[in-house]
Amino acid sequence: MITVSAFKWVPPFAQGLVRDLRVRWALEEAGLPYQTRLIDPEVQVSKDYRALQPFGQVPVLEEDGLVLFESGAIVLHIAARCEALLPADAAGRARAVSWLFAALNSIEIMIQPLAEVDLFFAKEEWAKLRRPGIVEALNGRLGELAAQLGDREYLEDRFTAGDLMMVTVLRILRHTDLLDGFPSLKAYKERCEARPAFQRALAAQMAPFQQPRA
Ligand SMILES: N[C@@H](CCC(=O)N[C@@H](CS)C(=O)NCC(=O)O)C(=O)O
Repeated sequence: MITVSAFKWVPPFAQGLVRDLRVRWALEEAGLPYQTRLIDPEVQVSKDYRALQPFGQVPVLEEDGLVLFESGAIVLHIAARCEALLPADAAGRARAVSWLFAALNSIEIMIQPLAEVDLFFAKEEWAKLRRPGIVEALNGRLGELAAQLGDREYLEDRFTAGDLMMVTVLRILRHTDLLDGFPSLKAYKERCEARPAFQRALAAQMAPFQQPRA
């Protein structure tokens, strides 16, 4: 049985965004059953958990002695077993993988600083000064992504792991109205979020957060 690590609890601003969501979504699309190992800060710093995830983060995937960390690597590993996430033809696969990397290395890398400035440092003077530059650069990058998407439903001619990753990255912007400036990207994100596999993954991540805290 596949086991995925996730947090027992995170603050509301992070609920529904924790990166185990990517893995849960991929597993749901692939129809692969899994169980979760819910961890807390004490486990994060433990030697045993650091042996699985060098930085004490989630997610980790464990299956039959295989231990994987980094959500991108895990999603790719799952996608390789599932044509619903990666096309069978070599060129289609390679394009989907390119989009998965683009989501992480060309989009998330520009979104994450905005999330940090807004969610962790909003009151700091340096953050107020830095924010407009981050937003300007990000708007440029989102415009480029929207131009690539054009009027298609997905980044390629069908849903792939590249879309899965891109949408989890765009969701990090939910505390802002930046996607309102890009209606096609917003509709793309909502189209992918409407997938039953995404809805199941999101509900599964949220379930422990809705339990009373001990
Ligand atoms: N690049 C890693 C990032 C993982 C990551 O940032 N996980 C966050 C939750 S979304 C985490 O565990 N944060 C707690 C920490 O860094 O201590 C991945 O994609 O798996």
